[in-house]
Amino acid sequence: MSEIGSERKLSPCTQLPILYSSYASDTSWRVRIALAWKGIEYKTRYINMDASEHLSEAYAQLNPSKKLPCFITKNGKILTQSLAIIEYLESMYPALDIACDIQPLQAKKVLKLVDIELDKREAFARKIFVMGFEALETRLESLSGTYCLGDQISIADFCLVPMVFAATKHHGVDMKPFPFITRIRNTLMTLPEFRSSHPYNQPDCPDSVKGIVQ
Ligand SMILES: N[C@@H](CCC(=O)N[C@@H](CS)C(=O)NCC(=O)O)C(=O)O
Repeated sequence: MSEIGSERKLSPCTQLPILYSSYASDTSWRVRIALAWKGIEYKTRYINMDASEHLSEAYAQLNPSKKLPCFITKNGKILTQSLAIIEYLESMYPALDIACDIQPLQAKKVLKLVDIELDKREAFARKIFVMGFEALETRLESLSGTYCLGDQISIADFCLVPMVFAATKHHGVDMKPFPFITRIRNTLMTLPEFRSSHPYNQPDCPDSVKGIVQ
């Protein structure tokens, strides 16, 4: 943990970009997909969220919001916010568009702040997902093709897959009312970039789920 951020001091151009990531972070998965999709070589530093490493002083020096992901470009620039990182990647290595962001409202930190009993927080999180998915489903009816925006992969696809994972695995959201989202998600999950970057394919994920990618 004391090594967090130390590689910023390496000489620019000789270093690979670095992604601070956790298997447990859906927003990190967005960035892993983008990196895989664009074939960008990078290093990963695994932050153990269960051990609250993201709340450490060392990590806060990189990302004062104490959230994942964080990305250090090969020139040593620190970027936080998954969509900003993806936009940066897009500007450096072009080809994308649109995004849906249900994420901030269902984040654990936000759920803890919501002044309701623990069991009702789950219902609240589900409701946030369902509201977001309802809006997205309607957009996809007219906008989608093979993927969210026609037949070309976009940022929306990078966000969609981790969002459906969080909704179903962590919050038990029923996806039956969302056939467009489900179809596109299933199609995306056949692609190697979405599979290799899956949380359960990450070295820092628990052995109990390792390799279980559906
Ligand atoms: N808008 C931010 C959200 C980042 C975020 O909420 N990350 C979560 C993991 S998916 C996190 O680090 N949570 C830690 C916490 O809330 O304490 C982004 O897209 O990067």
